[in-house]
Amino acid sequence: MKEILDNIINTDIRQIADKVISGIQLTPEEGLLLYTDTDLSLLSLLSGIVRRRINSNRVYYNRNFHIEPTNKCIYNCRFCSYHKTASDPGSWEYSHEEMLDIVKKFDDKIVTEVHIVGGVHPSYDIDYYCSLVQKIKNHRPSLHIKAFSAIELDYIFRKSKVTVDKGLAKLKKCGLNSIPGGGAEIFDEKIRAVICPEKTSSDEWLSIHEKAHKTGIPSNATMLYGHIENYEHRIDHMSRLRKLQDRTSGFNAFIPLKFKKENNVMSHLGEVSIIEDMRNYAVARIFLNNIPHLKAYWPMMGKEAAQMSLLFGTDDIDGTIEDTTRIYSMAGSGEQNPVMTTIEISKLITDAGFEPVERDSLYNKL
Ligand code: V47
Ligand code: SF4
Repeated sequence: MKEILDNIINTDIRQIADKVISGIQLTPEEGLLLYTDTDLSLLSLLSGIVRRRINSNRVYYNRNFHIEPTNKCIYNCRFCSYHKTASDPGSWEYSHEEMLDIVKKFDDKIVTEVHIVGGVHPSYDIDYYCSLVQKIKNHRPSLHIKAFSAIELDYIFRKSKVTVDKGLAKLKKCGLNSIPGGGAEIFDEKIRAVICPEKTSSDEWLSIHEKAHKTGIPSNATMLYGHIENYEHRIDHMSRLRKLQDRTSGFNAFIPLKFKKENNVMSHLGEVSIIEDMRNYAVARIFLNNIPHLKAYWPMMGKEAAQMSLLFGTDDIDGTIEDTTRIYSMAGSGEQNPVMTTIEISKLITDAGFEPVERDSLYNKL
């Protein structure tokens, strides 16, 4: 290792590499240098060191499916290819019974988690969501319910005139187990004002997750990258998450989401390269070293890019999915009908030189 360090000509980068090897957290300025001045092979090496320290050689996956209750949404995020107005023929809105039927389809299958996320429907409130969660729990008590982004939660709490603390406690009592990472986008207020001006603010997103952690509800965090943001914005985003995680330790996984360009008004921006994706994963693994898991969400990335990302710090490739999500196929992902068997997932992981580990939603080995 010393030889490798000695061969780094740029002294700033050599110091950064030294800190990473010694397990010292980087400053935002150093994080930025990882993006701008560090070559990809060194990023792969350093992110591998961090991933091994936290997760050894393990790559996690689970058996999960999604429910997307509705794509009707009061907001109009400019990058979103999924939302529709209520009158649009492409819009949908499932009843509780229809969503329960989706759960029942998996009655004779091993699945451990349902991920529920959708648009912000104007008439949904906390009772609507609580009753949905209760019905699913009554039907299959062992199923972990990871549901509702902070954006949906913010709206239903305000609509139902309950505080965030009370609302979260109520949902937990009804059976909510954890919160997915959606809606974080990019925390920088100026970027947010352009790409999703109507949406819940960054401070509110962070506050809902902090309160959830304090209520005993763990969560994930995402970052939408590859649009009009720059590297400073990405480092700022991860810094805000890192600070919150230092206070609560409630985040399980960080999930970078690459902007996909089809069918939205930001299409003209195009998409960043796979090199940029790998750089971003590696920097995330190195800089955001207090969130234990880094997820390569394969329905968005594609299977091959997700596999490649294992060499850039990721340790989780989400799950079997069972062809139950449309968010990314509508945005132009190559995975139009996302489903992978556990055999396929294990092969993908072992072929990259790692150990596949089936997990539950809290990363316990099954
Ligand atoms: O917040 C929407 C993103 C998110 C596009 O917690 C887009 O395990 C790229 O949060 N290009 C929702 N991204 C999905 C989400 C998620 C996904 C996987 C796992 C988990 C988890 C959470 O999807 C939104 C937004 O950032 N998104 N449109 C698009 N065109
Ligand atoms: Fe609505 Fe979510 Fe799409 Fe924004 S990203 S328009 S909140 S469905």
